[in-house]
Amino acid sequence: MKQLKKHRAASREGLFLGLDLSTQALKCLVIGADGVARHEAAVNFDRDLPEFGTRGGVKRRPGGLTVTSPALMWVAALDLLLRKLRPERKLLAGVTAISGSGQQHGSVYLRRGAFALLNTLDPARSLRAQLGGAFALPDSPVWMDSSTTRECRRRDACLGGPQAVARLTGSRSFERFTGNQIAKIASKYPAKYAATEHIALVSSFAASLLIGGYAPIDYSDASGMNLMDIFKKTWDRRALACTGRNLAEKLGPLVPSHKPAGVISGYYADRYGFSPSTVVIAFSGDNPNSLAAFGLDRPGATVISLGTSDTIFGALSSPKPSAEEGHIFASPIAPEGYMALVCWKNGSLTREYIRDKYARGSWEAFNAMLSATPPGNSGLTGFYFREPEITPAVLKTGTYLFNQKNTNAACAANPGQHVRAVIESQFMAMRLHCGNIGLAPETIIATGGASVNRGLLQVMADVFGRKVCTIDRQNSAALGAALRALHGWRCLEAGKFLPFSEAVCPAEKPQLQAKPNPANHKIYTALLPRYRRLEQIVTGRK
Ligand code: XUL
Repeated sequence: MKQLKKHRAASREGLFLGLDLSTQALKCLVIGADGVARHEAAVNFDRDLPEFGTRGGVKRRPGGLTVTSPALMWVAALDLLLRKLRPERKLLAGVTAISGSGQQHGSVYLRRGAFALLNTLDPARSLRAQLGGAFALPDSPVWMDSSTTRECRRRDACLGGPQAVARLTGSRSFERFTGNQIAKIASKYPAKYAATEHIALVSSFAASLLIGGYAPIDYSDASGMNLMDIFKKTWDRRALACTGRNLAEKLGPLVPSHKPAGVISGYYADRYGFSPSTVVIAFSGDNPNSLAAFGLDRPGATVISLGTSDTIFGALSSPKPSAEEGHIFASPIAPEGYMALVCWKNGSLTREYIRDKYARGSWEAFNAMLSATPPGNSGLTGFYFREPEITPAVLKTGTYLFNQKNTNAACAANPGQHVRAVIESQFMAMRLHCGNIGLAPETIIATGGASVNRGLLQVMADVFGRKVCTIDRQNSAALGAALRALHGWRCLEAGKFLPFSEAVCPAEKPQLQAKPNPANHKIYTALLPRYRRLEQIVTGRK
C-alpha cells in the first residue's frame, strides 16, 4: 500500500531523463521519481553514423597523440536518438526535468553566429541540417588526446609549476585537460580561435543543444579544465590569461551542478512532444555523474569504473590536490564537497587486446586462464600500455612483464601469465595511486562494462582486501544524470539546496560480488613496494 502511494506520488512528479554523451555512444535513460528505469535508448557512433568514419567514436591523427570526434556527429546522434524515441511521445511529454553527462575534458568550438542558430531552430528540420555551420572547429579534441605536452609545460611555467597548478585547479596540467587543449587551438589555429564565439565542454554542449542557447558549465565538469579555482569555484584570471584571449567571454558563467541551465527549446516540444516547461539541469562529466549514481555524497564507499578508461573515485571532504597523480573535482551533488578521481587510459581496450591476442577473443577462455594462474603470477609483474598512459604519465606505448630479476620477460611468458599480469597490474596500479591521493576504500562498488566479469572482480577484491559490490546497472553516467535531474528539480521546487541522499533514492541497491581472500590479499600487499619500484623503472623515474 505504502509502495503504491509512493508510486502514485512518483508519477505525479513525472519522469526524469538522463542523457549520456560518451566517447562511443549517445544514450538516454528515463526514470521515475522513485529512481526506477522506465525506458532506455542508445545510438552507437561507429555503427549508426558510419558516414563520420570514427572508430570507437574517435578519429586519430597519425602518431596517435591527436584524438578528436566530429562535433556534428554528436548533433546527428541526438537527432537519431530522438527519432528512436518518437514512438514514445507520451513518455517524452511526461518528462519533468533532464540532465546529462558528457565525456570529460572534450571541448566544442562554436563559431560566431552559432547562438543565433541554436536559438532559432526550425522544428521542421533536423538539428544536423541546421547546425552544420555552427562550428569554428569541426573536430573536437576529446579526453584521449595527448598532444598538448608543450602547452602543459608553458602553462605550468606561467602558473608557478605543477604543484601550484594542482593547488589552484585540483589537478596538475594534464594533456587532455581542456585549458591545455584550448591553449593549443588558440596558438595553432589563431583564426579559428578568433572566430569562436563560445567554447563548451561536451557536457555543456549537449545541454546547449537542448536549451537552444549556451548552457553554463557546471563546477564539477569545470574542475577538469585546469582553468577553475577549485576552492573559490570561479575561473582563475591568470589561468585564463595564459590560455587564450577573451577566454572568460568564450567560456561563459559557471554554475553549481544542481542548478538549472534553462528550459527546453520549443524545437523539442514541437518536434518530439516534450512539455515546453521541461527543465534542463546543468549537465556534468561522466565520472561526476557516476558518483551521483552511487549517491556518494560522503567519504567511504569508492567506485571503480571499468570502461574504455578505468577510473577510481570517491567523495572527499578535505581535498589535498597533488601534482603526482589524480584529480580533485568539485562534487556534482554536494556544493561544498569534493571528489577524488584517478584515471587510466589503458582500460577495456587493453584488456580486450590481451583477450584477443592470448585467449582467442573469448572472455570465457580469458577467465579460465585467470583462474588457472596463481595470485602473484609466480613473480611476474606487468605493465601494458597500448595507449599513452595517464597514471603514471607515460607517453610511449609498450608491454613490460618483469620477472623476479626485474628483466622484461614479455616474450617468454605464456598466454595465461599475460592474462593474469594485465589484470593484476591494473588493480595494483589502482591501489597504489588511490592510496597516494588519500582515497581509502571501505567498500568498493564496481561499475562499467567489465564489471560483469566475476573473475576480474575477485582479483579486485583480493588486491584491495575489500568487498566488491555491483549495482545492477551498467550505465551509471546516464543513471547519475537522471538522478541529478530529479535532485535539481526537487531543489528548484523547494527553493533551496536539498542534500542529495535525502532528495534522491537510487532504486537499486549494491549486490555483493566478491569477498577478499586474506591469503591472496597478503600476496598483493607484499607486492606493492615492488610494483611501485617497477613502475618507476618503466616511467624512467629510476
Ligand atoms: C577522466 C577522463 C575519462 C573520461 C572518459 O578524467 O578523462 O574518464 O571522462 O569519458
